[in-house]
Amino acid sequence: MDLKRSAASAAALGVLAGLALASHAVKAGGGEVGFPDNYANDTLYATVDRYDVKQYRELYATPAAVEAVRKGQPIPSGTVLTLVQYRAQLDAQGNPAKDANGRFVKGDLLAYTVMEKRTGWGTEYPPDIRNGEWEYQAFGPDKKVNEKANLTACFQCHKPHEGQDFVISLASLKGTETGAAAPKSGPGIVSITNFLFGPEKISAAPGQEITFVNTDASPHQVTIRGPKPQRSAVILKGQSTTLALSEPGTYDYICGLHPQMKGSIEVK
Ligand code: HEC
Ligand SMILES: [Cu+2]
Repeated sequence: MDLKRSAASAAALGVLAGLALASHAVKAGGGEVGFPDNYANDTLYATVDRYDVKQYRELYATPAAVEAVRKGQPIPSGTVLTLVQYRAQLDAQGNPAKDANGRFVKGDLLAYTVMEKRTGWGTEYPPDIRNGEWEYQAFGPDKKVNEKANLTACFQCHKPHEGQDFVISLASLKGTETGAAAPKSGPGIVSITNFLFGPEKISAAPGQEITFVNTDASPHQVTIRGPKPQRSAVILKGQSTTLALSEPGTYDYICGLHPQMKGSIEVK
């Protein structure tokens, strides 16, 4: 594989093309990340139904990464995470069809997105972009690099998850996703189901804890807008997050991953 060489010659070309580009046009480049030919032999650690884009996704990790995080160790150098995107099969109404377990049914293969971590990677990125030692790359269904992919967007969207080494699905990788036990309704509880907050409007006393429980296979998140914004962690299936608002008022919120999901909290 001569990815290294092509990256090097691309860099040389960049220099020849002139220094005009150089100073602040730091472009994210995934040239180091090759197609993970063996991904199907890695650990399938999660599947995700994405209602918003009508996709069924499979998430694979190299076994050493799974072993490390399950022991509470950091994600090791050499880790490759592969997210395979499939079109969800649709029913007659154009909605995703469901299997016996209520999960999406795999349709056509659409794309692969890959993140790879290696010691020493990432140093060329400015701090507002850098995702530790991770690099990102996108591949088409033909396993070739998708030249049109906006790799900077990968860094930007994963950046807020710095606290979990930029891996949004870390809880699934760790196997700490519970999938059960969580309360589904009651005072101060908002259930997230089928990409909806329920109840959509809730009231709470000042300082009262409000619990959001995700029952969807897709991750969600709670972002309160307005003068005092707050962002919860991303919650996966079976996980919950709590927040409390001390000042009376009406607070509108959305899901940071799916901004069409809306709800509001009245504190009185
Ligand atoms: C709009 C935000 C967003 C962008 C842009 C984005 N991702 Fe992600 N990524 C997510 C979310 C959310 C997940 C969790 C799984 C899911 O919902 O599919 C995820 C999961 C992943 C995973 C599985 C490991 C993990 O972090 O959970 C990989 C690999 C990945 N993304 C690669 C990429 C690559 C490569 C790009 C750029 C081509 C990219 N992502 C761009 C939001 C984003
Ligand atoms: Cu959401």
